Amino acid sequence: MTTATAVPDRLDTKALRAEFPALQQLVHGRPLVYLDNAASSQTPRPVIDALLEYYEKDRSNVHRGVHELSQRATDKYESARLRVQQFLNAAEPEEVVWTRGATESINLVAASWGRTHLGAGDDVIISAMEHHSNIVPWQILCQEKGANLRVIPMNVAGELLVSEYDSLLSPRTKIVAVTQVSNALGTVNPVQEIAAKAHAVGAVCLVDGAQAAPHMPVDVQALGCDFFALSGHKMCGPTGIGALYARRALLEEMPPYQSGGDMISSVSFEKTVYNDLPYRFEAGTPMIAAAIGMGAAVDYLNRVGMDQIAAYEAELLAYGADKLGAIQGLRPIGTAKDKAGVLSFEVEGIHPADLGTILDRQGIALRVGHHCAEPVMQFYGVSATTRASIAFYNDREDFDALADAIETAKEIFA
Ligand code: C6P
Repeated sequence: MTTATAVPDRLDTKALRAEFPALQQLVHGRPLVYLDNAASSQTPRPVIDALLEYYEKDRSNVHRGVHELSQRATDKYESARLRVQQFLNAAEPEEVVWTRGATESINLVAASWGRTHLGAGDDVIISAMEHHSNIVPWQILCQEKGANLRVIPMNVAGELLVSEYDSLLSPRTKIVAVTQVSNALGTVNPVQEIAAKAHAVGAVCLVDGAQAAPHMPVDVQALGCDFFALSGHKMCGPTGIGALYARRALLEEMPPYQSGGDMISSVSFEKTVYNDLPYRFEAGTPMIAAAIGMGAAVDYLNRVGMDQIAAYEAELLAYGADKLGAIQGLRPIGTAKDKAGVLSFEVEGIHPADLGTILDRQGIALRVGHHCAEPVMQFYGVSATTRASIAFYNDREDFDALADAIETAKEIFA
């Protein structure tokens, strides 16, 4: 991370913020400082409008009706998929499967691809900084199949030890599943290199992009990954929607994950013929409104510009790291050279739960706890951290307010 003395106003954050109704409120009588974007970002007006329009005008089911409303809903639902395809630079829309979020995307791969490709004695490689959603599905799969879960270790800065990864790889490796950006530390991992090395031993690579997609341009073809998981609610979209990118060749040979409804082409009591891609993996009535809202969210992010977001946030994060780093007794947790979105820390003498409560009383929303990444906490020997996580609508004043509020908390606990 570079040290910034000033964050250039390449983004008009004041104007952007005005488009997010939830950011306009007072919390405990103070203007809201929202620094919990890694848990869930806020929703801009165009996304809310897209949801309203569906409910007020187009509300009906998709792929089922010949009537006007169903046609409109289906067009919007599929057009949202196209926008996600373009956002990720996937080769075709059939490679984008709607899910409820990154967790469901990873479970889909573990249950469908994993169950058919993994056998006793095979290896699944994950990393030391995974979210529980990219640990537990593989643990369950390995237990079921008699396979081994291997873990790429990290150093104290929170950077993966790529040379250790090299020594874990072998012809037994079937899948490597790693996060692009750690939700607990903010580390940006070299996933392009990790994917290439996985391929060199004949394995496939899943990238958990939940914390990457909101902060930087993503090009799944350039990354060379086989699967990419993301969550809509972390990128200005509605809750309950996400996507799985999967290479067509892999999807073609994967068995259904769930069954019924939209994943069917024809059914008799003797035989069921599955639908084409990607519907084969979208059983039942999907999250129609949320998918349409997700399309609007992608449009919104494109309008702001992912390159601009990445550049602006890099400098804002450096400002925040300097600001918090100047507080006596504050220990940053996760000091990787390449970081995005997240600053985790602990403050001497104050439990994160107490700190979070005091900050909340001052209108500052952030997350305290293990961040669903308990192995990361175990590595650092802490039960919890305090985590400030940014979006493009945050600015320097947010970190100034956070630093002042931490000083107030220190006085209370002095
Ligand atoms: N992390 C956080 O506060 P879902 O819940 O399916 O949308 O996303 C799961 C997930 C998967 N991978 C990573 C790297 C994540 O950060 C998350 C969600 C939130 O850090 C909620 S626990």
